[in-house]
Amino acid sequence: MVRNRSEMGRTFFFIKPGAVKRQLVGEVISRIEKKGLKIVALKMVELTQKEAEELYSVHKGKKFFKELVNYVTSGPIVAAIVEGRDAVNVVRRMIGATDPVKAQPGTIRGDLGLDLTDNVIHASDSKENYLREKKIIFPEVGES
Ligand code: 3AN
Repeated sequence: MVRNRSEMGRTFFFIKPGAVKRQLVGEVISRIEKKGLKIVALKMVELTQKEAEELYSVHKGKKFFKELVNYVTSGPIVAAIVEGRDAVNVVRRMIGATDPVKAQPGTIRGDLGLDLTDNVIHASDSKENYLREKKIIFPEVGES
């Protein structure tokens, strides 16, 4: 039961090309749905170089930036917006630490990944980044 409407929130995530190739789309989305988050928007797309650079703009200048952009444009991704109580924090906790080697078992990266670049999933880490990131893939979805 939702007691307080103001606790509701939305977040953005995408399943990375490696996980799409490994046919983990159903597994990842199933975990997020089973947690109780509702899918508001869902699409499979191939990111352009420009979109990828925009998504990861905070990492511009870092030595792994080029590899990251090349990787994330190497095949289709599956992107979604989901809604539920404290969605940003809930999904971040579900995906686990950035490096799958360090991610706790039980988390998506902890259970399904091993590589640092090919780490299964990206999810927004703040409301501000949610709004910035979702606009790149879902410009048609309103802000809420
Ligand atoms: P998260 O995806 O957990 O928010 P960020 O935002 O620090 O982590 O990193 C974005 C992406 O950049 C990661 N998902 C990972 O693929 C890649 N990345 C982060 N740190 C490194 C690193 N030291 N070497 C290579 N790739 C990295």
